[in-house]
Amino acid sequence: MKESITFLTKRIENNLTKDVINLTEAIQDSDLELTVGPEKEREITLELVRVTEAAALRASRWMGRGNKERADKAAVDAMRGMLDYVNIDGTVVIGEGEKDKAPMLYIGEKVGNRCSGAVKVDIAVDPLDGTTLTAMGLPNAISVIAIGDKGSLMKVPCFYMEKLAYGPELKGFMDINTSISTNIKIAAAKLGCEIGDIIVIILDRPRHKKIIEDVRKVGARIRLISDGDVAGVLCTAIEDFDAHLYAGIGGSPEAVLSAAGLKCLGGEIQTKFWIQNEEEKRKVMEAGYTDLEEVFFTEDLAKGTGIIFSATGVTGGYLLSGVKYTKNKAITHSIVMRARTSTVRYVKAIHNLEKKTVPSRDKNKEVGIRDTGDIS
Ligand code: VTB
Repeated sequence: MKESITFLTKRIENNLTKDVINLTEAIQDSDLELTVGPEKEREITLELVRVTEAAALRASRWMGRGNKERADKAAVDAMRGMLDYVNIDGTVVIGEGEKDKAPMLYIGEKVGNRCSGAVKVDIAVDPLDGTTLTAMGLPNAISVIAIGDKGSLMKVPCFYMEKLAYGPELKGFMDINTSISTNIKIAAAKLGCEIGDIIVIILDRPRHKKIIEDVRKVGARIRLISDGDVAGVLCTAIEDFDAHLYAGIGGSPEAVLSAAGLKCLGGEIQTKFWIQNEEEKRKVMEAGYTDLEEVFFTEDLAKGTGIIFSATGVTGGYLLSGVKYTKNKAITHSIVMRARTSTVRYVKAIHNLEKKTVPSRDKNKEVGIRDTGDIS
């Protein structure tokens, strides 16, 4: 009893601290329009496909060319440029990332056409999740964006998070604080299959040695991925794909993006901070998180119903086919979804290379898709 009261008091204290921080931010930005609303969401949703398509098209020209920086730069440049056309007043809250030390689409950058009447939104981006995958021509690189009402996307104050993700049928039954073998056994029982049928997606990293061993020991199967955990996480909630759980430590920005996508798909992610050093610990505490063991669910990472998500395949993989070129066309495959309605759209687009251009923010003009030499 005493323990429960202490636990509850701690949770209330934590939430109060976070509320104060959120409220302070809201007061500082007091002319906020608080929700995007269904009408504008519909409009923005299809615009977002064009944003990830542009990034994927430009990044795809760098596939297998051994230069991940150029691939990423092309994606960022196209995404920034295409966002200029979208009728939003956006603030990047999950940016290209401190972890990869990227200079553009940084946290706090304002994006969108920002015309009067443009709705204020928060934006999470990963113009190219899988820069190395693209540079090496390996599967699963995608371009990703998520948009939500102000304050809806969690600003995670550390680089990495521990993650456990799964599809709708396992919602409410998994526990990140329990061993992977127990989770697998429960998953098999809930899904009505054998343990040997279960597939866990895990990033191939030395830090995952133990979890990989544990999955193998219990008799389940594994898909190791070298990068691109947004696609990996989302696959667990896609009906026609053979993966049931995602487990392990990956990037925090990717966790928020995954949560936005899973929210639309009805799946779930549980996360915890994975703190590397004292400096990160300090940042986390300063951001108001006093319980370092706190578990954040989908709803904590991507709050409310005003979440929109779009991703386009770059190299082709589990989630989406990659960009394909013919004589004068480029074909892209995207997934675009809204949390409010849970509509999941797969958009196949055929781009006429003789007519179509995509924006370059660097050059401040439209460039041809095949023009890979367009940015230095
Ligand atoms: C993952 C993956 C990314 O970072 O989040 C991974 O989805 C985790 O970080 O594509 P480490 O590579 O440091 O393990 C990426 O690989 C790239 O940011």
